[in-house]
Amino acid sequence: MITSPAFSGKRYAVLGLARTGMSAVRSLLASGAQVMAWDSREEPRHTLLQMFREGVEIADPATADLTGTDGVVVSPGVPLNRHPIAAAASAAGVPLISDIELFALARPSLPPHRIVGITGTNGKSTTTALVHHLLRSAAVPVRMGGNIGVPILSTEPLPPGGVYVLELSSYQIDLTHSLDCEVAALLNITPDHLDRYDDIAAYATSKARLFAMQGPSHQMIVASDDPETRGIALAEAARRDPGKVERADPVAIAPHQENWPSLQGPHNLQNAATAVAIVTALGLRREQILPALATFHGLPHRMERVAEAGGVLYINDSKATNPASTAPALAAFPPRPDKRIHWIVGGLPKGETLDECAPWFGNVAAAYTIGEAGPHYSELLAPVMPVRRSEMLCEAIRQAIEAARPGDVVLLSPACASFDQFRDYEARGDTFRDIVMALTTPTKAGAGAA
Ligand code: UMA
Ligand code: ADP
Repeated sequence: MITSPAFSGKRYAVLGLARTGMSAVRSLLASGAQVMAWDSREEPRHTLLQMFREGVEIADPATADLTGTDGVVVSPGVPLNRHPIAAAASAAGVPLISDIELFALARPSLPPHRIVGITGTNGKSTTTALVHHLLRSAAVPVRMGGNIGVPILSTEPLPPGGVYVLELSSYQIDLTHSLDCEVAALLNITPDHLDRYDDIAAYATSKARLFAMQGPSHQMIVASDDPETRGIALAEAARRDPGKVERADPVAIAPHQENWPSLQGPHNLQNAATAVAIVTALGLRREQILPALATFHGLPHRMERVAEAGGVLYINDSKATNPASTAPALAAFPPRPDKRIHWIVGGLPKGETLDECAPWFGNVAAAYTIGEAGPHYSELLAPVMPVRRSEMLCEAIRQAIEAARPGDVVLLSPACASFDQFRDYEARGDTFRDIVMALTTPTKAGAGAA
């Protein structure tokens, strides 16, 4: 766990007690701070009290007296645009901060280290895990954390010369004020999270803050050329030292991509080029980088092959939570008479259309719509492909198995958030994997009867 004398004798409130909040409470208490903590659910409040009998007060910072509080650590999942904490903290003159900001405040007491920050709409986790892998392969002490699922305060501090690789969502960046990354990368910006931001411009402004926090001599890596990314890169180039805004170069590494089994597809070329630029900025040499790209293992829920049964391939791409991230999944299986995609799509929609996916509709044999977006997506897709209104994931898988022929692919790539039917994208992907395994693995009784 990362602790710091910077928190000693201070007073913090922590709102949200899942991964982020629990790690913040632990670190703050171990550092000698006083903590007020709250979650709208009773269970985590109860767990917290059982874990720490002393030093924690259970109270809701949105209604409690915040006088003398040094900061409210808000979990990224708390919707700041709707939650009363924003007004309450502002009235009391108390800053809203993230666990990442606590980490930034703890930096002076950590052994000398560097930080890599990675953001963008899609590809963050893959790029973060890849940078971690490349640095580890070169024997650099490294930790990864942040939106990838590991709160950075829960990791052990690195020895001198280490690198912390942080995946940062816009929610985390919104609550971070003093993180000066030695290297920070922007992958791409496409519409997402528009329930939390007024429009794509506001979402892009949130991402831009990660780069605005960097000093002028620190490095920014830019991976794509969408209008929002381009605008941020131009503004940053204008205030930085020469050469400190650099474009990732996919062309230079593309001839080697066939050797990287877990980094196939144009989107992964973008992720790989970004990771290569990041570790090059940190001092790795080409001969350290290229062999390690080949030994990278992909992450679960991202184009994950969960089974092959009866000649049909089952792919879990549950992490594709917006249309721009589903597009490369549909593109990954070009149309051939012997290979067709049975596409399970839907959930909590991020917008009205599936426009980003449209160029690859021809690769789809049939769509199986699920969740809240199901009825609308069914109408949208019916003119261009056969559609089943499956509603539930289980039913979609059953229907897809029934229809699939040898050589086909059953693909869960929902283009939507999961929260209408699942706890999160991981629970959705795990459910897909479990159901596929149950329906495609012959039982002993079944095998005997056959
Ligand atoms: N809560 C309240 N009041 C509210 C809302 C929520 O008390 O009004 C409580 C909930 O009851 C719950 C807690 O707050 O106990 C939830 O907090 P959280 O959703 O932030 O959960 P964490 O486990 O801390 O996960 C967060 C990130 N979650 C979100 O951004 C939604 C995780 O990213 C991240 O991995 C983790 O911190 C560690 O940094 C997940 C995610 O979906 C993977 N991220 C989005 C994405 O990738 O698209 C941004
Ligand atoms: P994030 O952490 O930003 O959500 P992931 O690396 O977890 O990104 O990938 C999420 C989904 O987005 C995957 O389903 C993958 O197919 C798709 N994806 C990955 N990298 C990119 C990229 N650079 N551009 C567009 N889509 C991508």
